[in-house]
Amino acid sequence: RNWISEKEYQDIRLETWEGIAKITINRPRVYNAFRPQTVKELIEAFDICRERQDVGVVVLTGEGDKAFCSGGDQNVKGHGGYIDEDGVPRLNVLDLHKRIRSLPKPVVAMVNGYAIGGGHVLHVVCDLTIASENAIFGQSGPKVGSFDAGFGSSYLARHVGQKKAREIWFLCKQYSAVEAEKMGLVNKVVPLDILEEETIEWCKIILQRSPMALRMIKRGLNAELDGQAGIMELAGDATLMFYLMEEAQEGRNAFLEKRDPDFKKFPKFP
Ligand code: 2NE
Repeated sequence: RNWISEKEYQDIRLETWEGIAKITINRPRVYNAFRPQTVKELIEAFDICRERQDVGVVVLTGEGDKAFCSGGDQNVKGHGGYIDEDGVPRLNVLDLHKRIRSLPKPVVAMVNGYAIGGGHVLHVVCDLTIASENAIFGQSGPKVGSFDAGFGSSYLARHVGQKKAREIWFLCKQYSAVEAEKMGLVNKVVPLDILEEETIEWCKIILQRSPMALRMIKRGLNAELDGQAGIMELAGDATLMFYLMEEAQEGRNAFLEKRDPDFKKFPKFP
């Protein structure tokens, strides 16, 4: 597969191939832990994927065969957050969660090893998860002085139920890919050597589906948990669809032509 590199980054790779964008966290020495710079680059890459008309689905993964992502880089954790190159403490990974959730295209986590702590939350936030047999899942916050009470807990509970979510967070145990699949945390488990092939197969099927239908389904599934912000995004897409209709165009045309709009010709569906 000839992935095309879209941009040079310090901590990640952004590549595309036939409608699929692949974003790889590229810090294998620290098991793909993220620092503020990593997250800044990930946010930019997701924004590029949002704008690109030729991208229909995004894959998020980690470099190597050891880790998908091991969460926040403990080497740069200071007072008030993860310290960036200017000495400012940040928790900008929460902005990344919002980006993944808002992206009007499916995002597939391709989990190739440890998905731990904030790295686990990243796969939880993605729409689908395909994991290799060696993948290991778990939260570690209460063990290392952190927690994610946002999507990392509430959305996790939607996947696995409240009791299991509390177990995952309270005990900080690690779970095999098969255990994660049984919990409903993972869509499919495959051997590592065919992980990308399997993920691409899923992406190819997604690319055959209606992009607008996928977009609306993602919005609807999100809205249930996201409250007013989720309804706003669903409503925004309803407006987008309305703008595509002759009925909306009649209103605009009438205004520009300085005449009364004629909406009578449009159907009133039961
Ligand atoms: C991932 C895990 C379980 C792997 O264990 P093991 O024994 O297989 O590997 P090892 O030796 O621990 O790790 C390999 C190398 O990667 C570094 C290690 O320090 C080690 O480097 P060297 O000592 O060989 O130089 N490494 C691994 N994870 C790292 C990290 N997160 N930051 C910096 N370096 C890391 C094991 O490594 C592990 O438990 N890692 C820590 C997981 C963790 O606690 N992450 C932070 C959770 S908090 C969080 O992510 C967070 C949040 O809760 C809320 C908001 C935002 C972030």
